[in-house]
Amino acid sequence: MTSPRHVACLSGSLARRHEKRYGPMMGERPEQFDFVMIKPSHYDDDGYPIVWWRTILPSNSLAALNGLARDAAARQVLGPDVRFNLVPIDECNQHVVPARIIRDIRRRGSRALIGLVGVQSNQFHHALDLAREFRAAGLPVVIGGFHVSGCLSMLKEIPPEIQEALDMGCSLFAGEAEEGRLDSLFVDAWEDRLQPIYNYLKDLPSIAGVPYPWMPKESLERNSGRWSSFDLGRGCPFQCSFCTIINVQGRKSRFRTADDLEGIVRENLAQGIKAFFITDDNLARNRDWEAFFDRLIKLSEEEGLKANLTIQVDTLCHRIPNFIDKAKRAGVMRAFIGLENINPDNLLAANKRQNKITEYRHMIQQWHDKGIFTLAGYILGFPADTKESILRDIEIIKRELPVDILEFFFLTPLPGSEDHKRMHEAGEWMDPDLNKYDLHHRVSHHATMSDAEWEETYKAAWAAYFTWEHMETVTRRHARLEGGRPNKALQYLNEFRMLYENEGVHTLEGGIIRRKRRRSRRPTLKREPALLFYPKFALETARKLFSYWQGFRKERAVLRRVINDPARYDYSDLATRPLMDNELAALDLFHETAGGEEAVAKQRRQDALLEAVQAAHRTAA
Ligand code: B12
Ligand code: SF4
Repeated sequence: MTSPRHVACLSGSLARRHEKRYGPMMGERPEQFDFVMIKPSHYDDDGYPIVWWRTILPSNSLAALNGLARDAAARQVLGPDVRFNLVPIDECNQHVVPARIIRDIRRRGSRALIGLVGVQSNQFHHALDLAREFRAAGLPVVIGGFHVSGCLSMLKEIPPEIQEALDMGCSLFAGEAEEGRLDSLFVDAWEDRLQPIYNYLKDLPSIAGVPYPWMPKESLERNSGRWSSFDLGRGCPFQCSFCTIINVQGRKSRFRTADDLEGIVRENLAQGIKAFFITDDNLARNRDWEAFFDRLIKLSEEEGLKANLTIQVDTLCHRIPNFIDKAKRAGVMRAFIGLENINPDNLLAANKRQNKITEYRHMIQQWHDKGIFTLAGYILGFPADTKESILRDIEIIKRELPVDILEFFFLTPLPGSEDHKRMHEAGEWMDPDLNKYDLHHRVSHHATMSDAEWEETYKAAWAAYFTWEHMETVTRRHARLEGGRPNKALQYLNEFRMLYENEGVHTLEGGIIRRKRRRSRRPTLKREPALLFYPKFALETARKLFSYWQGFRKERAVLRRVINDPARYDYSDLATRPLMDNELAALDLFHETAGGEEAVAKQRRQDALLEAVQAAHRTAA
């Protein structure tokens, strides 16, 4: 697909250490087009962009755009004499200093396009701050991603921050860039006739057989697990009211093909990358999941090409015959599950009708018994929630569900969601600082909890789940399994705990060793004097390192205790015990939760109906 003669994909910034690679190209061809793709981070509470020495997960939005740009470059969409330089930068693992990028572009004499990629609502203000500097230097800037797409899809008028981008002379890209749309954008940029808005929201492209997400190894090495990522499908048939995805990527699902998947895996394995995050919001609703798993099984069993996969699924995935079995054989090691809540009344309020709490236990036990780690998202702040009910529910989950990690989120009216649209139209208060829309900050009021109480509850939830006692229990649940990986279970739990406690950011935004640049502070805050900033930062880093050291020591001690326990394989508890006939009657999950009794009654009615139909069939036969 890629012709190395016409495309150079430079991971990393245009900073000094890349100059060597840039230099010779200048001499070769006078016509150069730099496409600098920046996936921006956002500001922490102190006003510094969240940047790490190593991230934990890669950015798939960046990989998706880079894959498309690589293909456009190989097809020479700007003519045979134009050489492309592709520069994908994930700000989460690299400082972005516009002045340096501008200087490099000028020195090289290239024509350039700055793409701000996959910009989420929480990243929009920071993206504007970056764009301002590029625009002041006269460089064209295009902003794409969920904030632009979500707002243009759901709101009747252009919100002020998006208007600000337009006023600054930035172009906006709403919708997806496949099917030649990026080519057209390149041509417009090259010919200096960029439009203010490119809106493809009503025309969702097919993604079968199109260029797939791809990142060079040097970029992937900046995330700690050297993971790569890709999506196999877009769109979701469900209608959760807090979701933005259905309003941007649509409710009709679109899929890549098994051949695409094989291409992605082979190309990455060839560059030594074996771990993949499949970013589909719900792989279980991907019509072709079986063809994908079969292809991966074939590659693994016939050619020894083994992939290590992380996927996202819904709570009914175990109902699909063979789904979990084949997931295991295909190489799935971790599954993110959209559990969201264990109170049926809350799920109903969010229109999450597909989540049945009567299925949760059965589903998680099946993943667990295969040794696959489960990470479940749990949303705090539904209308029926109180501090007491949330803390009670967390204890029920700890006792009755063998889930490994619970990740907590504030219920957030994300721009692009039905919730946001409704609140916006009703004039309800939502925090005007988009930087906080990271699900780790409260940005609206709760129906019954005060602001302070809701915030306290969020902190208390993390503390209640990630106790050493519970982390040891989860580790024991894995240690009892033949071939179980208790070390990994404890490592993941402890990492989540330590990131939450030390870094002040959501764990999904976490990384290894925080970096800060004094001059990159949010322009609305005063720049700190060097004499204050550096000692403070050094002290903060030392404090964190000490806390990590303590955490790792404790982790080793707990692991040793669990592994050396002579009764290791006899361990059992309520969460891991096989399903029993009296389960619906016995568990607090069904009786203490809001709406739980009704869910059980409904399940019983359905079981009775099924039994009656089966009995009738038997009699007729
Ligand atoms: C994978 C993923 C992650 C991964 C990786 C990040 C990433 N963006 O790749 C991780 C786990 C790290 C993550 C974390 C978070 N995420 Co996230 N994530 C996703 C997910 C599931 C897939 C992203 C993806 O790859 N999509 C597929 C690509 C192809 O689509 P795309 O990004 O829209 O890009 C296309 C177009 O938009 C366009 N485009 C985009 N940018 C540009 C730029 C230019 C110049 C052009 C021409 C075109 C263009 O072209 C692309 C190709 O067609 C999305 C949901 C979704 N279905 O997209 C949520 C989503 C993007 N995440 C979201 C959120 C809120 C977060 C977190 C804040 C949550 C949290 N507290 O952890 C953090 C923030 C961390 C961070 N630094 O980004 C929200 C954003 C909503 C919003 N209004 O802002 C989403 C939409 C999910 C949701 N809950 O609604 N996330
Ligand atoms: S299941 Fe997930 S992707 Fe689908 S509508 Fe609900 S939140 Fe959105």
